[in-house]
Amino acid sequence: MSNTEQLDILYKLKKEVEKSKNGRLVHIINQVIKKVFLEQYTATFVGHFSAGKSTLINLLLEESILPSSPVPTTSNTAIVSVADQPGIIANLSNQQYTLLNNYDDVKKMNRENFDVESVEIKFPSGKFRKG
Ligand SMILES: Nc1nc2c(ncn2[C@@H]2O[C@H](COP(=O)(O)OP(=O)(O)OP(=O)(O)O)[C@@H](O)[C@H]2O)c(=O)[nH]1
Ligand SMILES: [Mg+2]
Repeated sequence: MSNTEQLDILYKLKKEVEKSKNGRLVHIINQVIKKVFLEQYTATFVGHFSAGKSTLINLLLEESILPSSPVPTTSNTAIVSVADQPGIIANLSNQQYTLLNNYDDVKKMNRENFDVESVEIKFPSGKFRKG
């Protein structure tokens, strides 16, 4: 099935689900639409704090992108994706996002009690394809 066909089905599904006022399901469908649109392949790492997720991801990417430490470190969902240009984006709860310069800004944002839904880290790679 082509991307356009998949998107067509997803938009129809979203339209139907919107009638039920199931906001959470609409949100999930929006995330899938984004993934299909951007042609992203996603691998998810979930585990207890300090289990070694960030360490493992850094090893797989052969780059030290995620901070890893014996104290709980990654407090929000971290999305690491291969892109042309490097950058850090904080996605806030109300569909807003903001560009950040470095990890200190990420930490500052967490301290200041912003409702950060996820942090997206984009990095160029010679090893992985974009997305
Ligand atoms: N001995 C040992 N230590 C490990 C291993 N993997 C990770 N660590 C250490 O465990 C600590 C926590 O690792 P992280 O990669 O930060 O763990 P995490 O799952 O990302 O933790 P959170 O972001 O807090 O959820 C770090 O000090 C790592 O160096 C491992 O295979 N063996
Ligand atoms: Mg981590």
